[in-house]
Amino acid sequence: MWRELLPIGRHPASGGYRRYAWTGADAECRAWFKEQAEGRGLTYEVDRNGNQWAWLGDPAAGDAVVTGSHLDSVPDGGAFDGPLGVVSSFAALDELRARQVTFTRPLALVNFGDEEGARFGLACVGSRLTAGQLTVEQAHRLTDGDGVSLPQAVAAAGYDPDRIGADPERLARIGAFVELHVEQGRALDLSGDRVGIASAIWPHGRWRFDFRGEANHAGTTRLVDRRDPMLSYAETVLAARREARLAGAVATFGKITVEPNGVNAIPSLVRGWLDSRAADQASLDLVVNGVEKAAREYAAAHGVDLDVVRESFTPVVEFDHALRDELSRILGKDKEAELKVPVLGTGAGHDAGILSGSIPTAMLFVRNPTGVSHSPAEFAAEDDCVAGVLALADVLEGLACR
Ligand code: HGY
Ligand code: MN
Ligand code: MN
Repeated sequence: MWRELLPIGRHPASGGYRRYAWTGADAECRAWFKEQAEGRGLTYEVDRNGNQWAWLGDPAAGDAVVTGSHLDSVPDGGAFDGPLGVVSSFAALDELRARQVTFTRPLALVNFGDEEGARFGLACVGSRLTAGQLTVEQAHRLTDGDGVSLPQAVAAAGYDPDRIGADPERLARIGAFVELHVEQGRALDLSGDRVGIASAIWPHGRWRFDFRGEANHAGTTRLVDRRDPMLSYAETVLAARREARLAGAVATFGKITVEPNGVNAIPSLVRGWLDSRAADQASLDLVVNGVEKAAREYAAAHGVDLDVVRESFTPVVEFDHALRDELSRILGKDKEAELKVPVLGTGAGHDAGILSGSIPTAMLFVRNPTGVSHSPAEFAAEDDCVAGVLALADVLEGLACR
């Protein structure tokens, strides 16, 4: 399975993945999922929001156990963020069949669409729509960098954009969702464990900063006459770093567009996106308010106009305690107390976090020796991936089998 997925959407120069929602690479990933589902005799379906499902047992029976993740990527992402969870789901099912278990609950494997939000700017669109955390009207207003709207992109990919919307009937059939994911930090590497269980996700969001100045000639415009938005943007980047450090949080300007984007022109517009995350809401507010205040001062000093728009926000997620403890019990049952599976928090967002508002969710993390993620350098060793599959199989067996 891993070998089949590896070439899809891989950029030859960077070696990173560009699997953006509703593009050709995404379609190839989806075709792969469908083939895996049908090859195993599972009931395949695409829900109204384009998420793919593969069912073992009767979906209508209710109280299903669901596992899966996503197949899309950030720009030049790694191979593991998302796909490891989807591949592990199929591999765990194969393992359970080899164990000849008897299922007492329906089982479904899922590929959630557009988790990374690389194309339309909002993460977890598939799960947010399903959970009713993104309205149809909001979804219709999303556009990509080329001005293509989300409904247009959905239609171009051959799906019906008029079907998108909340899907409470589907969620009502699910008793538990478990997402396996590559760890995006080094906690497991430092503790010497292959697999961990998630405790919580930091609150996080994305804010767009539009600095508008005046385009002019880079050679003939005196410094004192300039209204250069790049200066206020640059100072704001430094402020973000400072505010995050003071609050024990993180803040990143990782995406920027410049108009007119000419070497010899003072920009008229610099648009930068702030991604900020913190352990608690108060710290996150402190960072974002501090960055915005500083940005307004810098903008005023340079005669630049500033608009700040919050494009997305996900509050703190505490994964379901009962399910988390159940995972700890299942995975730790043959272990001494000091060898129990570690429980760790994360600053990364996940579909499991979105769904946690509607159904009990849990996550498993697989060791990542460098902690690098959202980069082609992202890695997990094969032994650790196999340990992840076996842990997921144990969890599914514990939850859904006799
Ligand atoms: O950005 C995130 O945390 C997630 O990987 N979408
Ligand atoms: Mn990611
Ligand atoms: Mn992910």
